[in-house]
Amino acid sequence: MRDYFMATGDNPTAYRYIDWILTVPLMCVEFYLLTRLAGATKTLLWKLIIASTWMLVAGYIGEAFSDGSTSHSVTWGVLSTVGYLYVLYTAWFGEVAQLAANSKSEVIQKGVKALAWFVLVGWAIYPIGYMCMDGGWLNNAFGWTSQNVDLFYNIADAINKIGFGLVVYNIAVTESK
Ligand SMILES: *C/C=C(C)/C=C/C=C(C)/C=C/C1=C(C)CCCC1(C)C
Repeated sequence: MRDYFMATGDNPTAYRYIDWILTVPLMCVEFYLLTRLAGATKTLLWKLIIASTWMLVAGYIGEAFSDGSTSHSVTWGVLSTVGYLYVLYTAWFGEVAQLAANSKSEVIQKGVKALAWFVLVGWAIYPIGYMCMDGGWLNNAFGWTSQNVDLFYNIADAINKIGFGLVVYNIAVTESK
């Protein structure tokens, strides 16, 4: 992504989404694995994977095929947000939250709650970046140019990937003891 940006000056949108299409479903796998002992099903796993993939495919269409219009940006941004809200709901109130609450392990309960916070706060940084593209709301309202798209995405990736990893690592170490 860095080399692409250095060579072209453009946002490395395709590489960004190739990264996400691998790593975001893997984060959904974490939710499944952590709640599996408490009874999580493969159906739950697939619902999370499909919702997050939907979120990313819609976001990619919004960015890669943008004509610079606000209507294109908003339409695909809203469609993407539907997938995001599904994952968010599942982590906070839906199956994942319920299974974690029923888990006998306090570490799992706290850990899944911490991951749910990442989905609520950390993941919400991405739409801010998205809205900086040409035609996006923040671009229109505050003149935040499309250069800021990658600024927000990079900050969000650092927070979410490192944060998620540390929470899961901590759960694994504590449970092993
Ligand atoms: C490691 C990468 C992660 C956790 C990426 C997460 C990406 C999102 C939560 C993206 C969400 C978007 C919306 C909710 C609407 C606008 C389009 C997206 C794809 C930026």
